Amino acid sequence: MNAPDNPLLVRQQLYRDMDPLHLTPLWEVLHALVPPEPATPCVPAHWKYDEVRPFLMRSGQAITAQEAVRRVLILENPGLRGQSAVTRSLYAGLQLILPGEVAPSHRHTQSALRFIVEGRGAYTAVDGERTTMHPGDFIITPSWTFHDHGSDADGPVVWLDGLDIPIVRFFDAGFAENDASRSQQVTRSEGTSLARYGHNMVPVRHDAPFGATSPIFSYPYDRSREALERLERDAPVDEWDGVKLRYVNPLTGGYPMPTMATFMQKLPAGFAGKGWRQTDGAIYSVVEGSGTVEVEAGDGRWRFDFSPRDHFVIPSWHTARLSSPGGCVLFSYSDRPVHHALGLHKEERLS
Ligand code: 1HN
Repeated sequence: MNAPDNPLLVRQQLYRDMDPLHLTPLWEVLHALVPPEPATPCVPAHWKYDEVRPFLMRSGQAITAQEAVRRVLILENPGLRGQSAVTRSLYAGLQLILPGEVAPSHRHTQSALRFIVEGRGAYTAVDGERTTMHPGDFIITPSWTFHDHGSDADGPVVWLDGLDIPIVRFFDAGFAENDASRSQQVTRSEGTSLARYGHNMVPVRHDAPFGATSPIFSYPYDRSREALERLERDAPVDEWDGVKLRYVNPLTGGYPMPTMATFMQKLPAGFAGKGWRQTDGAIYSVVEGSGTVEVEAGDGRWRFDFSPRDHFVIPSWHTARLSSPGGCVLFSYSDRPVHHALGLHKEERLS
């Protein structure tokens, strides 16, 4: 067969000749573009706090919060190195602030959540209101609101940052700006937002001060914990999730942020959960207690034994199973609001 008759050679010649025009054949990539089920480069991963903490503390000696702007160690997915991403759509990092430090005020279109991991007494200021951090508090920085962090604590304070950076990057829609002052002027006393919006009541002529984002920017742990404890005693425990609650925007009943869903769950002592998988990959922060998460997908099997302040990620469409001999409390976040907005969310629960 000479070259023009050999289909493989004909094709290769076609690809070479049209390449300068930036043309490429769909049929070579079609199956990868529309896989039969989600195929992610993101892999299950576990960061033990005992192993991470020494590096956080060393970063505290290597650079000030002021100089770093934000002193954060990124939790980078092993399958996504170099991309500053924990899943393909979300970012996670652990931020350290030391006594007396200030992380200067700025704003950006990326939304952020903070989940307090260690220490108390640091604060974050959002739109002129400060909130003091305690372990287990879930705090929101809405898109395009000025925010600065500071610490009057007597020891290090560490929190998990969850941002929608890869989503905003995907849409090439990111803007950022530094504030004129290092720390924001305080214009409302601490707790005003929670009093206005956080007691199953809202101001009669309320607006939505942060658009699609919740007007509550701090959801204190003691209230979440109390609800979970009460439900563990008095309500049926879900065989997959234990007792799991979703944080809400009180003005809509929907997710607290347009791009991120947040959850807190309690696994009762002796819990041995059933497996599930969902299209939204999720990042977990262990609040109290210990347990095990087993993950599987294709030929891959992972088992992580977790302790307080550990973090782990369950990627999209990986089957996961939670268990906890002594009981535990877990915080988690994912990009589920986007899956719902696009009509893509899918969940399977194994019996
Ligand atoms: C940011 O502004 C914070 O405000 C944390 O604490 C992490 C990661 C990338 C871009 C901006 C913060 C960030 C960030």
